[in-house]
Amino acid sequence: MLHPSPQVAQALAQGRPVVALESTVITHGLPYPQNVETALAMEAAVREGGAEPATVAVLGGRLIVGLSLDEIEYLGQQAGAATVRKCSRRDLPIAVACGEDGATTVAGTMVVAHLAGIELFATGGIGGVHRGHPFDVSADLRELGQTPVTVVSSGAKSILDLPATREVLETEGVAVIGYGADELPAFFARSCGLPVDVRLDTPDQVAKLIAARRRLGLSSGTLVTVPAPEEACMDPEEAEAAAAQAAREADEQGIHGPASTPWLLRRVVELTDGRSMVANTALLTNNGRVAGQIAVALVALRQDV
Ligand code: PSU
Ligand code: MN
Repeated sequence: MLHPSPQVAQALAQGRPVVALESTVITHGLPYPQNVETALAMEAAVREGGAEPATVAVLGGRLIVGLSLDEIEYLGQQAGAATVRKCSRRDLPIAVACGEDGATTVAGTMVVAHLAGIELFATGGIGGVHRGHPFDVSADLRELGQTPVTVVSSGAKSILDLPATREVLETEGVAVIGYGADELPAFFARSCGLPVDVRLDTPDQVAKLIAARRRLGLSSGTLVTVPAPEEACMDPEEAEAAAAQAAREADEQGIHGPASTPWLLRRVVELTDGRSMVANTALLTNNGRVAGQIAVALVALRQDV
């Protein structure tokens, strides 16, 4: 069922650092061809950080861990076509049993990464609690509470209810790290005014926290939040205005459930004339690099003990 690419299989067998990457951002998060360019830039950034990238997806019912260039191009071309199932935890057995193509969300990628023995995962933003819909809580949050994978992201987009998202992460027992930051980043904006649980400034410090979680026998994951690079950030007020308008319009049009996040992401790109996409691309590659560096530090730590 699990199909690691030869490069990923070899890296794992040799105990080298590997970083998982998601594919919903390719099919449901960004338009073609920017989605393919960004996915490849992210893989390059992980390599720059010193680790092997493993982009995860379901192709014809097979769980692929480490997509090839052709496979990334294929998925990229399906953006917006509704031919690829958005696969959270719930959807994985459906896509596998029915031989479908599926793009993995943060939750779906965590499940597959853990199965494959990969501890680090880089993405842009995690799902959360939807504004005005306190029962639409992304399965990403519960996955972080139950699967021991470290997710490196720039927090959650302000299309979500960030204080509620923060509360659910606490309930789920997820340590939220600010990487070089005291406050939770809000994706395009470098902060949203909410505190993180701990600020850590180096890959080695993060690796030590992951190791401590492991020694405690906790099955939860860890969330490392990295502010977007300063030069790529959006004006926080513009980002907030676009998020608020998109959330309002989604309600008016009755968009809900799994369709909600992809719809909101697309609408925010339109409302900001593509400026949100520039920020998105920059933070995705930056997070790939940081995750690669943490994966390297984690391997080094294991060799020390
Ligand atoms: N946030 C983003 N970009 C994304 C997503 C979230 O800024 O592409 C995607 C991720 O794959 C995430 C998913 O796991 O949306 C969350 O969807 P939902 O809210 O339906 O759980
Ligand atoms: Mn949802």
